[in-house]
Amino acid sequence: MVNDNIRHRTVTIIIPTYNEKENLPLLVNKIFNVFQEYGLFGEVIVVDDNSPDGTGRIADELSKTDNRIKLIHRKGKEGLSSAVVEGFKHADGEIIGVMDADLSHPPEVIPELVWPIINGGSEFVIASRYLNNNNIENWPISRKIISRGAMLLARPLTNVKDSMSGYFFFKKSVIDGIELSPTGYKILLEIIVKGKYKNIKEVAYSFKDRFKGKSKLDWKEHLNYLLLLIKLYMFDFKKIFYRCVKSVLLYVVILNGR
Ligand SMILES: Nc1nc2c(ncn2[C@@H]2O[C@H](COP(=O)(O)OP(=O)(O)OP(=O)(O)O)[C@@H](O)[C@H]2O)c(=O)[nH]1
Ligand SMILES: [Mg+2]
Repeated sequence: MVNDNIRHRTVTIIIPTYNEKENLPLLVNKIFNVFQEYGLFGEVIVVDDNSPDGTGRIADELSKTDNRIKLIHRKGKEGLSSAVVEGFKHADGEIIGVMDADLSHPPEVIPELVWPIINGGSEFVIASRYLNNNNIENWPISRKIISRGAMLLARPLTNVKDSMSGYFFFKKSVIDGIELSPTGYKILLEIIVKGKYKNIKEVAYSFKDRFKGKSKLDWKEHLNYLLLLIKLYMFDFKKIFYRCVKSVLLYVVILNGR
């Protein structure tokens, strides 16, 4: 439930774009309508990788008419996760969100994602396609299998049901001081593994197929995902290893003290 306390909070929504000229203006408009309806304050940061279809130019024009839109232009296609991390560096909001530009992520869900962070229920809220049943419209069976398989591989790292989601919000403190080394598409998984938070909440929503344009997901991104998994498994193993060494040292000190 969303109530009046949602007002006067500052939210930054990061939107990575590559060839999204038909989707971006619609999405930004819908986001600001939601902001207005729920009394949210904030900004949108578009991170464009010099899209050949001119998305960057369209974003420039949008930002001239609304100073809540910030733009980051990068020289060329450097990847979704690194675009999102670039956006984090420029975020002024106390709450940060990430959304795809293609209208697969319905902006109407934003209040439900922001509200638990505001009321202290959770510092990290993920819009989940897999919370109840399968909430994905129009995906071919092959894509569903790949998505489920990717999630299974991440299971030892997290219990989150939709750790592959591209739609999530968190308190800025979750990423304060942590080093993200983004590889590929799955920035959420890296934040889940490395971030600072007590609990994660998942909110069910219905994922829609992209509104216009083509997917940028290709075989290279699947390879990047495997590389990311290796890195994150190593990251966690290191933590476990250091924990064991600390416990052994503590034990030795206690024994010597007797
Ligand atoms: N800046 C930047 N944005 C990217 C890049 N690759 C993808 N994106 C954006 O990231 C978001 C997700 O990419 P999509 O192509 O929609 O990937 P997907 O949602 O897995 O696949 P479809 O929805 O089927 O197209 C979209 O807003 C893209 O425009 C990139 O290299 N750089
Ligand atoms: Mg998409």
